[in-house]
Amino acid sequence: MALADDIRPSVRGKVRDLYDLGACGEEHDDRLLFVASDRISAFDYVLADTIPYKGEILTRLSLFWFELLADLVPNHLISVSTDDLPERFAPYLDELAGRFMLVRRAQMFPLECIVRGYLAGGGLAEYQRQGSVGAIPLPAGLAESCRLETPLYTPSTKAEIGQHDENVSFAWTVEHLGEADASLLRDRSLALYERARDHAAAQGIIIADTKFEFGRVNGTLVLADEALTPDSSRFWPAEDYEPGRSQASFDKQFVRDWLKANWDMRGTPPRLPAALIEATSAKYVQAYEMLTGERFVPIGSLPSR
Ligand code: PZK
Repeated sequence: MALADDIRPSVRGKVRDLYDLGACGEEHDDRLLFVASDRISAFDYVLADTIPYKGEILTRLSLFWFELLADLVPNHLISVSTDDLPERFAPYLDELAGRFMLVRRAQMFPLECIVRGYLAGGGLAEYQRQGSVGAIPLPAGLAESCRLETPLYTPSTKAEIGQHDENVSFAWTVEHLGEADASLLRDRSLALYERARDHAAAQGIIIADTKFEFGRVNGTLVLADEALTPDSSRFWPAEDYEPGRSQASFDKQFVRDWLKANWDMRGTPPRLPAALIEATSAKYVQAYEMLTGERFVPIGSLPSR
């Protein structure tokens, strides 16, 4: 989302943007404005179409998890109240409402803390190549998508723009962060995943894997970024789960299937049919409602705000 030419994000991700409130502000401001757009990516492309409510759903899912997990790791959230936004955002409250978080600026660890509870994605690829996941050897003959006996911590480092992230060993993280921080990130990541996995399982969703990002605020470890959203995790409907084959992605399966059937994967992705956009939006709403146990009522539709 581009607010305006005079308010530029300091980091523009594929689907979310980060504004440094101190960089341009009136006075010293140590907060960041984290904004989740309705943009969607598939096969590493950001599509031209947006998915209604996606940004708001991902934001509210992160809030849900932050609360559920706060006793394990505090997080960077300060506020989601428009009252707390700096004055210069006043013209943009309608486009921001429901999809932003004011967060504490953290000193980020240069690590994607990935936890895998099931054999899929990059973990499956490594297993098929060399029988290991994150360089941890696994028994032979494991089925695709099978539940792993113990969840595995498989960190990676953020690559240069346009490149894929690079897997690193736990030993590498010890070299670069020191034993204490490396172990802390691993242990907290596993604890967060296990709590979230158990909650989701009771609600009918399998969290196959997920990625956490951590930082420090005044010396304290905080969970940053978004957490346990469909964009940072692999969600599967438990109902359809069957090891031995790939699983349909909860949110993007319609989009991926349609693109595969209607595009040669070269050049610019085609525009999506309206019915596909609606069906995909409904999947995000369904994931939100299943995970939180709450009906999704968009902020934008509330009578007074
Ligand atoms: C931070 N990112 C990734 C997120 C993007 C890119 N609390 C924080 N303090 C300092 N830095 C970050 C955070 C957070 N979260 C996160 N990059 C820096 C990112 C959102 C949009 F474009």
